[in-house]
Amino acid sequence: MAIHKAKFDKEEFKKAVVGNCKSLYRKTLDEASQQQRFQSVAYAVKDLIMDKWIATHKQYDKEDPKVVYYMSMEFLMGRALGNNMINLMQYKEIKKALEELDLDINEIEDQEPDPALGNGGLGRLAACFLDSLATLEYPSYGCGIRYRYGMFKQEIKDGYQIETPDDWLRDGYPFEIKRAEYRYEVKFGGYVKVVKDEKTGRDNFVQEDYRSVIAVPYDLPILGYGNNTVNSLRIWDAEPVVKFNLNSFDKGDYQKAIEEENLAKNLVEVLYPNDNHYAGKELRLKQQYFFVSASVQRAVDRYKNMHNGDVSKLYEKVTFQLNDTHPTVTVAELMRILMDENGLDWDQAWDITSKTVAYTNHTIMAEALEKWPIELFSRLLPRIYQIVEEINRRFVEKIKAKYPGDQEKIRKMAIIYDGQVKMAHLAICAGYSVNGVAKLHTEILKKQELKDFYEMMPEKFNNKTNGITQRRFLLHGNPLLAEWITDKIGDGWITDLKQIDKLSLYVDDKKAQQEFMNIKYKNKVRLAEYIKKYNGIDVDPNSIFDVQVKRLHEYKRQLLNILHVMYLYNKIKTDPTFDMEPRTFIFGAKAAAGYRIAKQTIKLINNVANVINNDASISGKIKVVFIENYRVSNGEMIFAAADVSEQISTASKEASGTGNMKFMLNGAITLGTMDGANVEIVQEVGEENAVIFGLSSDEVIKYENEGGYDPMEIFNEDQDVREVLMELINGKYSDNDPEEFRDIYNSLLNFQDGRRADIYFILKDFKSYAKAQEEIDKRYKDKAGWAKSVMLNTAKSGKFSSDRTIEEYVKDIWKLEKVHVEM
Ligand code: 26W
Repeated sequence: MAIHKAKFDKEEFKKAVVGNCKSLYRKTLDEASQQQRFQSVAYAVKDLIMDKWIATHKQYDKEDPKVVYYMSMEFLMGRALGNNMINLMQYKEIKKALEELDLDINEIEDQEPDPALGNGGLGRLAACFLDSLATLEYPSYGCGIRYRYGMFKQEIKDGYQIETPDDWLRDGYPFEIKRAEYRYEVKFGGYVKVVKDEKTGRDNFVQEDYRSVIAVPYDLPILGYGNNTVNSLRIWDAEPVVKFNLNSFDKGDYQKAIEEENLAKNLVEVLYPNDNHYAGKELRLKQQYFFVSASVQRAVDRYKNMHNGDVSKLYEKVTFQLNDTHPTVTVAELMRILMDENGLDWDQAWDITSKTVAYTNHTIMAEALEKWPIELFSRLLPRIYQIVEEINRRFVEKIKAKYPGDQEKIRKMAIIYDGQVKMAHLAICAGYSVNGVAKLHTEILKKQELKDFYEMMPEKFNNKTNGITQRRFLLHGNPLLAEWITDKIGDGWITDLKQIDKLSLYVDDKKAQQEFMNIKYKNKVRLAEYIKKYNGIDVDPNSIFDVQVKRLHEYKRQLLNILHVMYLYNKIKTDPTFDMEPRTFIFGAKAAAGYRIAKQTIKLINNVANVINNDASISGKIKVVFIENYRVSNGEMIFAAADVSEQISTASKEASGTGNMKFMLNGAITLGTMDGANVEIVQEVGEENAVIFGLSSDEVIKYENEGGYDPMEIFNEDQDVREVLMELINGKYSDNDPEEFRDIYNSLLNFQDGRRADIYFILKDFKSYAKAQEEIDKRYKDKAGWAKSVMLNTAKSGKFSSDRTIEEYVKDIWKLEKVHVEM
């Protein structure tokens, strides 16, 4: 790839910063607050972007390439300022300019709120994909929602998680631009009237008596690295109709106007903080239809403008990728627009739609499946429901034709069944591609979860193993290592991560090992300072940094980790001569606000931390830290500082994982189960450079099919496990309320709420996990062996760039061509 580096005029840039401060705040830089300085700098950086952004879209209009619309309820972007400076290839130049203005670049970057419009893996993947698409020069739009409040801010008070609103727009977000000219009306409720067209005899479907909102897009620039491509993330805000159209008042329909005002206000108010858990809230379906309808209307309009109003070949230039089932109403909305607004008949519309929509599955967790009650769905989206019914009717006919007399198939595959609309079934039936996000995950989809669909339409199924962007998670997040790598092998890895394999040449080189470990040490010092500042805990950068950061969920098994810490602590206490490398166990995780066991687990981790960190008798052999408010920005620092990457989900449950890749890239050893992309990580780096434990996914699935296993056997036989479990309910870690962790205890041992005990096989895997932890200790003692191993992790991470993932999507699913932007 030809890397393009624009000229940078330092004096001009400095002038812009000073000028921005003046015009935005009527202040000189020295009078301005840190936030105001950040804004002044951000606007100056935005200026450097604008010409490229304009040029990119001019080029797209001229070449009329095929475009992918990445439809996602979530985009977990993380901070933009640093990333934009990096992708402009002007980080160092800007840093210098700021120094001359007496500004510290780190402090300035630290002022930016993380745009946290996502929960976890699925949202962050979307953000990595946008970065790769722009860097690889593929025309694309991210389409999503401009939530007024993103993922909540987590505070830990007295060991408990407290959620506070994430007011990311409070000071204004400098990188967004409002595109008021692209507003669209989105209609909810009412009923559908059939009107016969006198001339054609055709039935026209008209929605009557509806409420509506106006969708107004805001665009965020997505910069390619080292090129002139600037794509857009388009997020939609909702405004009431009355603001620009007083019709309702004219008719005296005051009530309707107020309702629309409220609808608009509530619609985009907040991101649902549930990860992998479907709650069936009406407002969520409204959010889904809202951003989907606006995005599809815009995409079709844009296409029509470029093709003389003829929509018949839409699929040649447009593809919608559905990021899980959340945007699946895209299918029916596109059908509606093609039929009701463009006069196509069903078959024409279906032919286009089924060549235009593709679906990615991100989880097999049953509780994540979106199933909307018919009553709700049809009341909120009457016309859309009619269309889904007709899709279902035709699909059921097909099933009947293929499997005559087989009621079971219909029960399992119908889109509408049992009073519910099943969004995954709709996405699979209508989409031309269905993909999983790691090899193992796709195999499980084909053999288990979506078996019937796979048998009926095997050609749709394919795998796209996830990836991450090395620009954010190495170049920006770990500047010391990035520079060292570039020194050794050149900077080709930045846009071609496969090249990082050239580091393999250095893994036995003593000097290189020392340099690598020295960088790791410095990154650990950086994290230790952060922990001291925000947690008040002293941690030793010479200890092993053993890290588990991800959403809190039972299947991810943070509980297994902390139970093992409790077990280790007992071991040290009973045998003070017990020899182990000092270890710092670091956790970071948000729990969905209503997820009781998850919140209890956070409290448990904090209470265990409190007891252990204050026990002088173990002379600092173990420390436990819970990092508050884990998010993209502190994540970058955490990955850089980790020695051990905890990827310990119950096998078969983690579709892929992407944190695992970020740790690997930054030189950490995976301690994990054979789940998700861990399997492929081990394949790349070699078994001897990872530590694997626990049941395999086949074993887990086998137990599940047999109705589970009996944890009481382990409880009765294993004294160490029993001791740790008793400590959950004897007040050792909760002296003012011994019952505090009763639910956790019960979840492991007792059948309750119709749920078997220990469905995530924590006790079953415990011994194997403890042994794996001993293995980590043993390997760390061999300094050279460890250094070699972590270097190999970095060297073998080439496969896990999202650039590779995107190239696969492009080749197998999207069929895009690159558009090169000259300037
Ligand atoms: C309806 C509620 C809900 C919300 C979010 C259901 C499901 C989700 C997401 C699909 C959960 C999620 O983020 N899944 C994660 O996706 C990542 C990207 O593919 C994977 O790496 C993770 O393994 C998977 O858990």
